[in-house]
Amino acid sequence: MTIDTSREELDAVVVGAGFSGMYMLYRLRDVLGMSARVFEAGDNVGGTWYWNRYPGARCDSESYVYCFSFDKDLAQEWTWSGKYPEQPEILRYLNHVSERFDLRRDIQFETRVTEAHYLEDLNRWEIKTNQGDHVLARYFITGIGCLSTGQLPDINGRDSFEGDWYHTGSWPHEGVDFAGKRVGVIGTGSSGVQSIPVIAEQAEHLTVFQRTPQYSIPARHGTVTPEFLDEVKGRYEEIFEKNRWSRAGFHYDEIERSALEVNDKERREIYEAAWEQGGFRFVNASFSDIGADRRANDTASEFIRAKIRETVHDPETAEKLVPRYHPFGSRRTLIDTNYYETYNRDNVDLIDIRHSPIEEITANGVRTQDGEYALDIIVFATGFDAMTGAFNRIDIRGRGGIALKEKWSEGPKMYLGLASSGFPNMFTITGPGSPSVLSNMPPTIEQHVEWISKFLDYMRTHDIESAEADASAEADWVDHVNDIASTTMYQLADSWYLGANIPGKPRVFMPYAGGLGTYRKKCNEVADAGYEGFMLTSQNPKGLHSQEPVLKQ
Ligand code: NA7
Repeated sequence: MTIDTSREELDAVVVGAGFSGMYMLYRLRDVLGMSARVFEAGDNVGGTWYWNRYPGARCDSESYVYCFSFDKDLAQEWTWSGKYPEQPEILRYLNHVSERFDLRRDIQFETRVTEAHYLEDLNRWEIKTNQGDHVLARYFITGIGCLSTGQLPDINGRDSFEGDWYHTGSWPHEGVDFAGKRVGVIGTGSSGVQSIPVIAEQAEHLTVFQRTPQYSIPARHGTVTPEFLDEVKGRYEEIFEKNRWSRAGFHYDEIERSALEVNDKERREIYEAAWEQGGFRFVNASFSDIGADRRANDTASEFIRAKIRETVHDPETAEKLVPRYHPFGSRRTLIDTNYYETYNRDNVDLIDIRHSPIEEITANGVRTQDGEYALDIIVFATGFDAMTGAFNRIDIRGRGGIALKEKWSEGPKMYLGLASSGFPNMFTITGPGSPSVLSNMPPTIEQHVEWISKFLDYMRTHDIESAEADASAEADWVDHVNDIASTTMYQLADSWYLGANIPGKPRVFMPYAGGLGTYRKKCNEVADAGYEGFMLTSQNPKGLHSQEPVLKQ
């Protein structure tokens, strides 16, 4: 075997310097002692939190659980200021992490990976970038995020607009000055619901274009007290361990109570108290069958509808905001601060584009069936090509030159959301088929990174040169992911979980809805069984299974 020496050789190439890529680099380099480089398109670390700088951008997980747990000192020394971490604070945290572990020296910024081809004869990945890099790596690992490829709708006349326009997922670093401007926001998902109240306070006039009314729960955002943080820091071991085995990646005490076992008055009181707690606690503090039983779910949906009617003064606007096309929780639950209240402002209008669709974007603004709205700025809060979009931007080719995009033409096919058959020694962090977007990301990412690291160590100590997901294990996992999804509310709505927001995208439920704890258990069982479901090829078959892995999980 000869290797072209003009190409640099590394043990591993990682794509993306968000939570995933940063932690993967730390494990590869500082724990496994491998040579590794991260390629990152942005000019700094942060991933999602580097790009999504729109006004009001904030995480929906509470700050004390939205962080790494792998290093005790890191957890103890960092102090959050907000109940929910805001985008600038998360970015500061990730910058702190990169400095603390000296990560930047192995991250190459402003560099996009364009190609990753598996070279069968060498058993290496050949990686090329838009900066002319040409690297051979034993392992190719993606940390490219689930919501990192923005979707800009193909609306007639989009390029003719003479004002400024922005997508929430690619916001200018210098910010946008809305003062004195007529602003239009298209989209009312998480990004729209977070940015609309803030933009409304700054702009002269705001027009919101809504296609699907949504359920949104008040965050009850605020600061965190030093007492709360001290208490949490004193119990971090226990809190993190519970998070790791929880369904959602954070642990709230669950109340085992059906919405159908109480009378109307009691139910209303319980919902009111849970509404006051806000955020995802609304679900945990109310009833355990909202996500599982349609009749129970109807009571929650109806409670939120009543809240919208109560909050929004103009009855016509309130009715436009009331969700009626899908049950609560069948799409990503939205969490807001003053969202519905914003429609009581004199400078805000809501346009229902479900019944009067946008016909075109003109030089002056947006024209719907009913009329033209003059605008200086358009904000596209129109979401992402979720879960698979970021993979499709890279020309990834496996055994026999097959393109990943082609293999996934009818929907993503992965074993455990971690590997895809035909693509040896490629691993994906929060890939399709893993809990990812249905969970609090940091503990989910840590599970993936630690599992992959342990596998790489196992391969090294057992002289295994190549690990590839077995096609039948992969097919079984894809079926399992679909079976679980079919028992949930998620099937009852068009959503980006199903690819329904991208014209022509196959309708397949992509994340694993069984919960992080169950998923972790399954991944551990696979590892304990000698990486069941993977085909392991050794240069030294006699060495197989002869040594214990040196890493402990
Ligand atoms: P989402 O949740 O996908 O929301 C996108 C919004 O944009 C949603 O209201 C869409 O309406 C609307 N949209 C998308 N395309 C169009 C077109 N062509 N015309 C009009 N309106 C459109 O993205 P977000 O960025 O808000 O949130 C993504 C995730 O980031 C979020 O769930 C968190 O996990 C973080 P629709 O509802 O499809 O009718």
